[in-house]
Amino acid sequence: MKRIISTEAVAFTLAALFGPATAQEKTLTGERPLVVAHRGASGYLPEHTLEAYKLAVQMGADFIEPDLVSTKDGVLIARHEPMLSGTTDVADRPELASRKTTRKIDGVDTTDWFAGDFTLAEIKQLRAKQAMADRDQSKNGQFQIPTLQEIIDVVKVESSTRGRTIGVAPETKHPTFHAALGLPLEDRLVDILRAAGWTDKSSPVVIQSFEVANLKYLNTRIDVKLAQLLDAEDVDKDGNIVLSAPYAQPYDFVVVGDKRTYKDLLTKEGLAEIKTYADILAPWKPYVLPTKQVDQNSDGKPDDLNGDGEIDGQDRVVAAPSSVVKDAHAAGLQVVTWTFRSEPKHLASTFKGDPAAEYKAFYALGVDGLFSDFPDAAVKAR
Ligand SMILES: [Ca+2]
Ligand SMILES: [Ca+2]
Ligand SMILES: [Ca+2]
Repeated sequence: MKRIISTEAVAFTLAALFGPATAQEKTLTGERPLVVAHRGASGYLPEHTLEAYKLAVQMGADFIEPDLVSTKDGVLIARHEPMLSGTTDVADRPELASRKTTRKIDGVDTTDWFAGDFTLAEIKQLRAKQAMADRDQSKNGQFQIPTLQEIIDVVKVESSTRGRTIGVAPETKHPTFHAALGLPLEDRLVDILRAAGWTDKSSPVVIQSFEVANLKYLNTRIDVKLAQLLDAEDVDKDGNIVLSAPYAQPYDFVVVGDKRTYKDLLTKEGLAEIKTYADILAPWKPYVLPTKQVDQNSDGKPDDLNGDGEIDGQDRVVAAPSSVVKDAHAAGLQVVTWTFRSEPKHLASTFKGDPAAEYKAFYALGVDGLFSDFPDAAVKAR
């Protein structure tokens, strides 16, 4: 009984989303949307390794994404966080046990090994590991942590070998944290990009940040494209964005007492301000196309759409698209959204376990690009 009703609900939503009334919206430039390989082809290989970036390029990604943190000696390396234990074997090395420490990162006490406490030579002794427990662990311990320079060198070789331009989308991670450590990321990044000859809007570069002040500063230092990331804590049962610290505001806003949240940046005034320093709006994907729970059997509880006895993201259906893409385009901003993952547990019920259906839903809304852990799937669905 439950299942029959649920299936109808899904069919109804699919019709609403993909029916003839739903037009294919255009990207801002009218060109096809870009596929950014999130942390490399991180669905397949340990993230932020040259091997994962190369695989992404081989899979047809337009851009690869290195997240940037600094070493103690000021070298920009690719890690999703300054904390090293989640993606390297640092915790397995007894000689480094004493280097574990507690630091405050964006207001949150965090105990780990921090990249800023290690020289590049020390970082190079570490080996990468798969960050997610349910992904292939067989390549753990094999690959090094790359520097931004090494990544750019690989991208240039790949671009020339393949006869197509591959872009790099570096993200400045926790800019306020790095500045407080005396290891600010921005000028180092600008110097490396200048040396690469990448200095203007036509360069195959997009710099991203969850903070605002450092993007405004970068805008005065270099003319490459900039992307304002927008975060949130969660989505509620009805598909509304939930904001709470440390995901509610850019951390530089917190520091200076600016009360605006990420949601406030989506107002007409907020978007107009972003347009003064950035080219791209990069919201978490529920800002663009939210999902919600359903209660078709009216028992006051969310329906277990896949009947597995648990209520999670797989029991949600897509809700009405927001006006974010339209609003951003009206403000002259491109929209690049994140993160797309192929595993069934990451897919709303509406998509019936098919990642292509999710990509198509977002492409239909006119997004200018998206970040995927599985760039091959994103390219194929385009
Ligand atoms: Ca990132
Ligand atoms: Ca119910
Ligand atoms: Ca379920």
